[in-house]
Amino acid sequence: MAKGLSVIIVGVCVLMASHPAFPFKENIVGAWLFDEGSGKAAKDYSGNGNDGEIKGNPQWVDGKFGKALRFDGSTYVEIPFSESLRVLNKTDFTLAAWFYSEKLPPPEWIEAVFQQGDKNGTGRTWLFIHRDSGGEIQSFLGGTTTSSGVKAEEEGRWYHAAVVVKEGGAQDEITVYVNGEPGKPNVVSLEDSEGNYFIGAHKAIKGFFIGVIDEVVLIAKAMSGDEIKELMNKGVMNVLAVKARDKLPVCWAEIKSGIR
Ligand SMILES: [Ca+2]
Repeated sequence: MAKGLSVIIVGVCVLMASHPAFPFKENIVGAWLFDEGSGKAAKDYSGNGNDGEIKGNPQWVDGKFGKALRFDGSTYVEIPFSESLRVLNKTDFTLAAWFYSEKLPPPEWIEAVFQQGDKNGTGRTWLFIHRDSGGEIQSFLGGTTTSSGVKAEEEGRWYHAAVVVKEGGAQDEITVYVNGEPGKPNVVSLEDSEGNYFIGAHKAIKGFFIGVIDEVVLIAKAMSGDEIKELMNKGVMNVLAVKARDKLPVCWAEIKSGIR
């Protein structure tokens, strides 16, 4: 590699590492961006080390940003619960993801995008497409359905959804945004859970999502519509600069291999 090119790469790396900090950078809980492109691990790019294990036969495809995982009806990601992932009944939070469904209608009543296991009962399907209500994008937290008011009607079309919770003690406010626009807020009473997180399947290993999921991120803040739009349009990496810590070593490795 020419020396000049190395200098350019150094410049790009430093630029990425010094990206202006998003206000919520310090509040990031987990980020599963599926940019690895191979293997059985879904790396957590938040720096919290909550890597997921990919079950089944993942297909790595081009995503909304970088690579993404294609779920085929038997593939899902399981992320072991840890204290760093605890948000229910503790703090405001936002769970966001890009996804598109490839199969309408699927054989089951829901397509789960993000779910949490529960040792005690029900009510932990954080984000899903509800086929029994015509394909509406919904959340089922606190034992109650919260509607986005938007149906994922177009097969193979990307949708961005964000579940925003304002923790209020006994009564919590939850709103489901689709493509940055809010549905009707709902008041729920969230329960604690220490169950594992699932991407692409229901906790009972049913309700498989069939299609592509990308950019799953959990942030311990109730984001506004404008902030969600920035997140969906620019991508987690660019907005949160979450990889700054990891990016420099990667860049240095690239430079060193280039020089060699
Ligand atoms: Ca990605």
